[in-house]
Amino acid sequence: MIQTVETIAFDDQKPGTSGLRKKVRVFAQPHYAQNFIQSVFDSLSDFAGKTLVIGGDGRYFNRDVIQVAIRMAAANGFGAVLVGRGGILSTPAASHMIRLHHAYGGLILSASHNPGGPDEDFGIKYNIGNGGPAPEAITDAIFARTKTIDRYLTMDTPDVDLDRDGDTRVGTMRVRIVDPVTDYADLMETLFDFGAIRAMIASGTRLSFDAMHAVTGPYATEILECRLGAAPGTVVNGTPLPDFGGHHPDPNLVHAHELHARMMAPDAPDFGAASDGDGDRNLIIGRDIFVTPSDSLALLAANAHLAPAYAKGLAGIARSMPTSQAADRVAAALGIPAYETPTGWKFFGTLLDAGLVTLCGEESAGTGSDHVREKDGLWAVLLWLNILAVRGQSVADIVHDHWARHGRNYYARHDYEGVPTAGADALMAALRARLVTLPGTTVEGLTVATADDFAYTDPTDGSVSRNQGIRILFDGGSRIVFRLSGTGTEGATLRVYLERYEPADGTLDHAVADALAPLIAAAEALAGITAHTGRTEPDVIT
Ligand code: VG1
Ligand code: CO
Repeated sequence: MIQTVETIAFDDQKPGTSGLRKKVRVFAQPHYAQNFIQSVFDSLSDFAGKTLVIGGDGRYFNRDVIQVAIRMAAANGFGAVLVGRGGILSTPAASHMIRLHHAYGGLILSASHNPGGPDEDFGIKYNIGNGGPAPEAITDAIFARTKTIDRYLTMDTPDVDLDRDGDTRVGTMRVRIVDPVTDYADLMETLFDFGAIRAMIASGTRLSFDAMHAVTGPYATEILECRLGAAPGTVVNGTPLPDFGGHHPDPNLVHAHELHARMMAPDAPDFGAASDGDGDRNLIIGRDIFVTPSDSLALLAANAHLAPAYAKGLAGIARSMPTSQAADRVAAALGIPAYETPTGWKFFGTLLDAGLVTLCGEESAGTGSDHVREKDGLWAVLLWLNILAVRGQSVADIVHDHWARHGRNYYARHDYEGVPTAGADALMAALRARLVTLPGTTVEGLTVATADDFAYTDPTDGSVSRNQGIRILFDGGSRIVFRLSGTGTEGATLRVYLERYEPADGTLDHAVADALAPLIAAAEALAGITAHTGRTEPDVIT
């Protein structure tokens, strides 16, 4: 029954920030997905007879690759697979399922915030037994294997019915189709005071959650509408669609503009949120106030003790390097350690496993805790709701209180998407070449204090990750970070992260664009963005 299929290696299967992401037409080439999955299995050991979790965000091609993965798992000797019904598992739910069932690992089929459909993106990510993304040592091994692979193992078996709960077999391997939502929703009930949130909603607090036709629809409907009693219709765009309704399932002010408009309207709900393709991101908007993800991390850290799961306090806080330093100020105020990691959730796993940190976050709308090993969109929404229920204040009041206490880190990210790779590489190389001479120089009235290419040494295992983004720090605490995205599928995406700190007794109500204007000018002067990319404006500002 087991078939050994000869194949030829592809040279472009290097996992990026979060798994391998390519256009569907690339993934649909004969043997392409198979090569990658076999390379994953070939990079692992001792999984015979063990359990693998498989699920995805429901995008186009999801079901096809799930069938491929099930057959290959059977042929490679896994003892069982757990598959979300309909091939659906949000990224945080998959992380929880791996942990709950002590699975060996999991395959998550998603390109997250990237658009879906026959002409759009697909992705595959491998998560290890702690429920988190494979660390670099494993993704490097997978990439090395993709370059030499010459065969993969599969079986000649019919498709599994993904829509019917229960057990079947493929060869000797058990295939269990499970409800994708229940275990995850149950976990959320153990972390938060659902009674308090339910009472707040019953007394008139109105919510709006935009699932962006992506994976969180069924999760949000179950948790917000069924378990917490929010009005029907609280969840909008709640049906997962293979093409996400033609939109980017990226919860930012550009792609979630309908939610933003609703939250800025005179009759706005009290609390608005959105999540991304695979359910690990969160966008938070209060009535009349957008909360930047960096501020949201800081606010959640400062208030987490109000939720049952975090009542005993936090061990520490970790943020990715480009994320604003607002969370560091909270850590200092709480007297707990703050960690700065490279971009991507895979760098938080060891810190969480070691109990060094409880909360982690990224400026890209990702926040999470030690309850799983992925960022978690609905978790962040529920922690916010729990805080609102206890404090009895509006989102705006809570944000303004925070700034009045800790000061405000004005922050924005400018993305230049799909620029020619050569230009983007040249921009980064030119900056890198100037790093040693920049300190002490003045740009647009700002004096450079230090400049470096961020390198990270994991405090738990000593592993080193270099070239994680160029940071230019100015006197007074302002920063500009330049890095190239590792999740795009066309050309290069340049991300420019801008941050300026305003102390609590300074001006806390500037428009962000005004507050950052000198930094925006300095970024252009330092990097020659227009000269290298041909762009005069970013495509997306978040
Ligand atoms: C982006 C974000 C990063 C995030 C990653 C995966 O990576 O910047 O913070 O961890 O996406 O998120 P990059 O390399 O494009 O900047 V998800 O929700 O797309 O899996
Ligand atoms: Co995501």
